[in-house]
This record gives sequence, C-alpha cells and structure tokens, in this order.
Amino acid sequence: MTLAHALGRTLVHSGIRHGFGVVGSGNFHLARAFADAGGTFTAARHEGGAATMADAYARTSGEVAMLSVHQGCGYTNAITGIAEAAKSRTPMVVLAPAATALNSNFYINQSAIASAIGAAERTLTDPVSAVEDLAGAVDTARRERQTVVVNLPVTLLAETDPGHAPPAPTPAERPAPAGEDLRRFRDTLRASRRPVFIAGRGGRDARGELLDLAETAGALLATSAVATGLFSGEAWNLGICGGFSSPVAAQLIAEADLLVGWGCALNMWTTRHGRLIGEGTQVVQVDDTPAALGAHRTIDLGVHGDVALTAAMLRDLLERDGAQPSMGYRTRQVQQLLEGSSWPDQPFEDSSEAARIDPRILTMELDAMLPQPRVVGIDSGNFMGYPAAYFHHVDERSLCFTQAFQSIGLGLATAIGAAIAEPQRLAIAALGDGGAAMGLAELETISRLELPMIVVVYNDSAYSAEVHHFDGENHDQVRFPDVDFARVATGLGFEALTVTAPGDLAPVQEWLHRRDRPLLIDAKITSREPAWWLSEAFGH
Ligand SMILES: Cc1ncc(C[n+]2csc(CCOP(=O)(O)OP(=O)(O)O)c2C)c(N)n1
Repeated sequence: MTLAHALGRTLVHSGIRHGFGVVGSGNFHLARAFADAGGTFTAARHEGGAATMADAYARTSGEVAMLSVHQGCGYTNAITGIAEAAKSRTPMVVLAPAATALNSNFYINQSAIASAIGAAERTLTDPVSAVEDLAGAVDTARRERQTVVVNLPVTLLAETDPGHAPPAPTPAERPAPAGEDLRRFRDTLRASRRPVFIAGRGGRDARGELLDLAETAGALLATSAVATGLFSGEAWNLGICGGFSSPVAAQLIAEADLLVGWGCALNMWTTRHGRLIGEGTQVVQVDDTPAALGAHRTIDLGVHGDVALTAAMLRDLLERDGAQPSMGYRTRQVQQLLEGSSWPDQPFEDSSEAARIDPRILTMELDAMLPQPRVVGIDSGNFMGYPAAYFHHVDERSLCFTQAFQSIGLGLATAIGAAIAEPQRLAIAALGDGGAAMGLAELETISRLELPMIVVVYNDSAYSAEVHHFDGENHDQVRFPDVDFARVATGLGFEALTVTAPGDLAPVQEWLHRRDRPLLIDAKITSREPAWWLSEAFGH
C-alpha cells in the first residue's frame, strides 16, 4: 500500500465523513482510499464548486470537511472557494498533491498561494510521520476552526506506507472568560438601558444561553447574516443586523447604548460601515479567538471566551449578585415598533412589468409555497437581499451564506454542500444570472446526485449590482442578452420553469409532491431600481 492510500484512510479515522473534489492523477488513489475506508466522496465538475460545497457542508454539518484536488491547476481552480473558507474560518482540510519537479507542467508554489489567501499550510515531507501529520492537520482544522491546505508531494504519495496508525482526534476546548473580564462585562451590562445582542456564526450553538442572558439584561436580539434565523420566533428579535436590516431594526440598533457581538466579527456589513453603532454606544465583543477581538471595530471591552460559557457564567454572576431582571430595551414602545417591522411586512409598489416579475413578489410567493425546514444558499449581487430578507429563515441552519470574500459564483455550490449536509431540508439556491452563469457546471452535479433541490435564478440579464453602482455610465460590459436558463437546465436533467408572473409558479406545487428531479426556476425579474441594501451601501 502507498502513502496515498494510507492518507486517504487517515482522513476517515480522523473523523472526516464527507469529501468533495475533482479527481486527477495526483489524488486518484487518495480519493479512492477515502471512499473505500467509509468516507463519502462527492465528485464535483469544477474545483471551485467542490471547494464551496466542502465549505458549505462544514458550515451546515459542524464537521470538518475535506477537499481533494489535482496538483497545480486543480488547486488553482479551487482558490476562490478556499479563500472564502479561510476568511470564514471554516474547518476544512484541502488535500493538494504537489508536483515536485520544477519543470513539471503542474508545478507551482502551492504553499505560497495558501499563505497568500490566508489559509493555514502544511507540507508533508516525512513518510514516517505523514499519517500522524495529516491527522494533526485535521485536528488543527477542527480545534482552531481553520482551513488547512495540506501539500502532498507526489513523490511522497507514491512511497510505501510504513504502517503507522493515526493518533485519536483530540476534542476542542471551550475557553472560559477571565474573572476580571466577566466582572467588567457585568458592570457594563448593568449600566446599559438599551442593550442589543448580535450573535454571529460563533454564537449559533449558544441560543439558549444567549436568550437567558438577554432576558435577564433586557436586551434585544439580532444576528449577523451568517447566523440568520438563530432567534426566529423570539418576541424581541430584530432579525439581521446590517445591510439587510429592516428600517425599524436598523433604527433600534443605532439607538442602542450597548452592542454585544457574540462570536460575531462586527464587520463593515454587519455594522453598515459603523453607521449602526451610535455615538457613545459601548461595544463589547465576546469570542473564543483572541485575534478576532477588535479586528474590525474599535471595541470598549473584548472578552476572550466561549460564547455559550461566557453567557451562562455572566448570567450566574448577575444572579449571585441578586440583580433583578431588567426591562432594559424591552419596553412597550419597542414592542409596538417591532410589530409588522420585518421586510415582508413593509408596503411597496409592485414593479412588475408585462414579462418581468418584482423580485420581492417572486420571493414572497415562493416563501409561501415552499415547506420548512429549508436551507437556502445565496450568491452575491444586487438580488441577494431578497432571498436573505423576504424568505422566512426559521432557524440558524436555514441560510448558508458564503460571502466573506464577496465572490459571485459560489451560491449554487453552497446550496449543494448544504443540501448534502442536511438532506431532510428542502435546499434552495438563490442566484443572480451572473452568479448562475459562473457556477453553472454544478447543475450536472445536482442532477447526477439526484438532489431534490430548487435553483432560483433572479434573472435580469445584467450584473445589476454594477449597473446600479455605476448609475448613469455606459453599461455595455455589464448587460447581457437574455439567457434561457430553463433550457440549459433541462438539458442537464432538471425540470424547469420560466417565470414572468406569479401564476407561472403554479407547477412548483405539483413538483413538491414529486421531487423526482431537481427544479430550476428562471425568473425574469425587474431591476430598474437598486435593492435597498445596495442603495444604502453605495449611497444611491
Ligand atoms: C468573482 C467575482 N467577480 C466579480 C465580482 C463583482 N460583482 C459583484 S456583484 C456582480 C454582478 C452579479 O450579477 P448577478 O449575479 O446577475 O446579480 P445581480 O447583481 O444582477 O442581482 C459582479 C460582477 C465579484 N463580486 N466576484
């Protein structure tokens, strides 16, 4: 047996259940050994798709995911998806065979690229310790939530396996906050009259603890886009904090006297470039990674600690002090403001035309038709606010949002990775026509895997984000002829609909009963005006 086989098996022994990739000569035996040892391997049609499927799978399942690529060009094809994962701190290992001969066509400096995009990097060189080193890389990905590129020289992969068993995985630690930080946090919270909690992806496993503490402190609840749905159904929920916020939510957040980011980066999108942080508002950030504290905004207090643990310990401290639950921001007036404040409740003028549907109507119609639980993967572009804010996301696993790199073209693969991780949910990919065209290759993957999912193309035959951003300028390079995505998808084994009015959606009901093939909805949408979040972001 070669080390390629041994390393493939090691991945399974290290707790990796699912791998994604495109197989070539360099990773053929490794991917085979992974599957033969009990791992499930999804063959994508483009490494870019495979990388984002792995990323979305890891985000949705909570497991470490594996990406396997061919050396050189397979690796570079995956770089955008790997960069997105690295920026999002997705626990993922990238098995990248590396050409060793400088004159090989496949040779590039793979480790330099990994460092350049912010991924952790390991190059395995020693056949004796290779299995242990790979298990260590998986451990790092899991414990430190890192995207780790493991370069595997092709000469090493061909060596005979020396037969060492991989070590057992070590569980991740949950750091407890320092007593002094906790006491300062308590004092800040007790002094606040209008606290708002903003949970990020690092707060997704701490719902109960955050709800309990928020109740004690009288805090309103919000999330960043990546934790959308965490507080759905709660009375004091503002929904998403950031560009997608409803007007009332944005107002209440901007008027808070204390914002607490729980496992939340508080980046420019979550804070609307800082505009959601009022003058004099105290900002506290809780994160299990010290480097995350204050990385995007100046903060008044950074607490290094596990989110759930910190929230529970703070509540205990408040109780021990004998503090009475505070009404805080949970006033009758705020309650009234919140009634009917979400985006779908806002009145708007229907922009539909003879052969084009208003994207808000389209989204609300689909929202009413499609059963829960669902998981929605969203691409980037002007359209993205509609599926983010007009679909009901009922829990923190309802939206998979791969937008840390702000790349278009990742949405389809995102929905595929999420669909594979959560097969009991109805998976929906929401794409602009630009992002759809870029990720198109993976329609075949959906058909081949028989994933009963829905792909919705918000098709306005343009890169509308750019059209609206560069209002009044020459748009020749960002407008396109209409693409008949329904025909393309049909050729790839989909059932497909072209939608220009709500009535065209009727066959969706029937499809829901069958779900025998994936469904693509090519919705010709209006886009004369930029979406509200784009206007806000670019000052239109
Ligand atoms: C990989 C990549 N290329 C280019 C861009 C710049 N960009 C941002 S939005 C956008 C247009 C997206 O068009 P579409 O998917 O049709 O959505 P729309 O804006 O029309 O709603 C482009 C080209 C980007 N973000 N990522």
